[in-house]
Amino acid sequence: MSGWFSSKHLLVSIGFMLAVCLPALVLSTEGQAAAARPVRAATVSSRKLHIVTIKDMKYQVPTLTVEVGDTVEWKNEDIVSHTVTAVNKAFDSGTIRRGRSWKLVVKKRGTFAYTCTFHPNMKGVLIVR
Ligand SMILES: [Cu+2]
Repeated sequence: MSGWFSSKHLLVSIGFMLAVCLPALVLSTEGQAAAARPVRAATVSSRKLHIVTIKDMKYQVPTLTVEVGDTVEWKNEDIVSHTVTAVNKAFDSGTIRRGRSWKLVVKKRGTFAYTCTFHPNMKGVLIVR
Protein backbone atom coordinates (compact mmCIF):
# COMPACT_ATOMS: atom_id res chain seq x y z
CA MET A 1 0.00 0.00 0.00
CA SER A 2 2.77 2.36 0.89
CA GLY A 3 4.62 1.23 -2.31
CA TRP A 4 1.55 2.09 -4.43
CA PHE A 5 1.29 5.38 -2.66
CA SER A 6 4.92 6.29 -3.33
CA SER A 7 4.75 5.34 -7.04
CA LYS A 8 1.61 7.44 -7.37
CA HIS A 9 3.41 10.17 -5.53
CA LEU A 10 6.31 9.79 -7.98
CA LEU A 11 3.93 10.03 -10.97
CA VAL A 12 2.36 13.11 -9.46
CA SER A 13 5.82 14.55 -8.96
CA ILE A 14 6.82 13.83 -12.58
CA GLY A 15 3.53 15.22 -13.79
CA PHE A 16 4.07 18.31 -11.69
CA MET A 17 7.59 18.72 -13.00
CA LEU A 18 6.44 18.35 -16.63
CA ALA A 19 3.60 20.79 -16.04
CA VAL A 20 5.97 23.32 -14.55
CA CYS A 21 9.08 22.76 -16.64
CA LEU A 22 7.63 22.30 -20.15
CA PRO A 23 5.81 25.60 -20.22
CA ALA A 24 8.90 27.13 -18.66
CA LEU A 25 11.01 25.78 -21.55
CA VAL A 26 8.50 27.00 -24.13
CA LEU A 27 8.28 30.34 -22.38
CA SER A 28 12.04 30.72 -22.23
CA THR A 29 12.23 30.08 -26.00
CA GLU A 30 9.53 32.66 -26.57
CA GLY A 31 11.26 34.91 -24.10
CA GLN A 32 14.40 34.83 -26.22
CA ALA A 33 12.43 35.62 -29.36
CA ALA A 34 10.66 38.43 -27.55
CA ALA A 35 13.97 39.69 -26.22
CA ALA A 36 15.41 39.73 -29.76
CA ARG A 37 12.60 41.97 -31.01
CA PRO A 38 13.34 45.01 -28.82
CA VAL A 39 17.01 44.74 -29.80
CA ARG A 40 16.06 44.94 -33.47
CA ALA A 41 13.61 47.75 -32.72
CA ALA A 42 16.37 49.58 -30.88
CA THR A 43 18.61 49.24 -33.94
CA VAL A 44 15.88 50.69 -36.13
CA SER A 45 15.04 53.48 -33.70
CA SER A 46 18.68 54.48 -33.18
CA ARG A 47 18.52 56.53 -36.34
CA LYS A 48 21.44 58.83 -36.39
CA LEU A 49 21.88 62.47 -37.16
CA HIS A 50 24.99 63.18 -39.22
CA ILE A 51 26.25 66.71 -39.57
CA VAL A 52 28.24 67.95 -42.53
CA THR A 53 29.61 71.43 -42.08
CA ILE A 54 30.09 73.52 -45.18
CA LYS A 55 33.04 75.81 -44.74
CA ASP A 56 35.86 77.28 -46.83
CA MET A 57 33.94 76.35 -50.00
CA LYS A 58 34.04 72.68 -49.05
CA TYR A 59 31.80 69.99 -47.63
CA GLN A 60 33.93 69.26 -44.58
CA VAL A 61 32.98 65.57 -44.65
CA PRO A 62 33.39 64.95 -48.38
CA THR A 63 32.31 61.31 -48.20
CA LEU A 64 29.71 60.30 -45.65
CA THR A 65 28.29 56.82 -45.13
CA VAL A 66 24.88 56.54 -43.48
CA GLU A 67 22.04 54.06 -43.15
CA VAL A 68 18.50 54.26 -44.46
CA GLY A 69 16.44 56.22 -41.94
CA ASP A 70 19.33 58.40 -40.80
CA THR A 71 19.20 62.17 -41.09
CA VAL A 72 21.96 64.23 -42.60
CA GLU A 73 22.17 67.91 -41.77
CA TRP A 74 24.36 70.21 -43.83
CA LYS A 75 25.29 73.34 -41.91
CA ASN A 76 26.46 76.28 -43.92
CA GLU A 77 29.12 78.00 -41.83
CA ASP A 78 30.56 79.72 -44.84
CA ILE A 79 30.15 83.38 -45.76
CA VAL A 80 28.25 82.63 -48.97
CA SER A 81 25.20 80.54 -49.90
CA HIS A 82 25.56 76.95 -51.04
CA THR A 83 23.39 74.05 -52.12
CA VAL A 84 23.48 70.31 -51.65
CA THR A 85 22.33 68.99 -54.99
CA ALA A 86 22.53 65.36 -56.04
CA VAL A 87 24.06 64.92 -59.46
CA ASN A 88 21.25 62.48 -60.32
CA LYS A 89 18.66 64.93 -58.86
CA ALA A 90 17.69 62.49 -56.08
CA PHE A 91 17.74 65.44 -53.68
CA ASP A 92 18.28 69.17 -53.81
CA SER A 93 18.48 71.50 -50.86
CA GLY A 94 17.91 74.66 -52.79
CA THR A 95 19.79 77.66 -51.48
CA ILE A 96 21.26 77.23 -48.00
CA ARG A 97 22.13 80.73 -46.85
CA ARG A 98 25.09 81.32 -44.59
CA GLY A 99 24.34 80.36 -41.03
CA ARG A 100 21.45 78.14 -42.14
CA SER A 101 21.20 74.40 -42.49
CA TRP A 102 19.28 71.79 -44.43
CA LYS A 103 18.22 68.33 -43.32
CA LEU A 104 17.65 65.25 -45.40
CA VAL A 105 16.04 62.07 -44.08
CA VAL A 106 17.70 59.36 -46.10
CA LYS A 107 15.21 56.91 -47.59
CA LYS A 108 16.99 55.20 -50.49
CA ARG A 109 20.09 53.06 -50.65
CA GLY A 110 22.76 54.05 -53.10
CA THR A 111 25.76 56.23 -53.73
CA PHE A 112 24.86 59.83 -54.39
CA ALA A 113 27.42 62.27 -55.70
CA TYR A 114 26.37 65.83 -54.98
CA THR A 115 27.56 69.29 -55.69
CA CYS A 116 26.77 72.93 -55.13
CA THR A 117 24.92 74.50 -58.04
CA PHE A 118 26.66 77.83 -57.35
CA HIS A 119 30.13 76.29 -57.07
CA PRO A 120 30.34 73.15 -59.22
CA ASN A 121 33.88 72.51 -58.03
CA MET A 122 32.43 71.61 -54.62
CA LYS A 123 31.92 67.88 -54.45
CA GLY A 124 30.53 65.47 -51.91
CA VAL A 125 29.39 61.85 -51.82
CA LEU A 126 26.60 60.42 -49.71
CA ILE A 127 26.68 56.64 -49.41
CA VAL A 128 23.49 55.07 -48.08
CA ARG A 129 23.69 51.45 -46.96
CU1 LIG B 1 28.49 76.61 -53.00
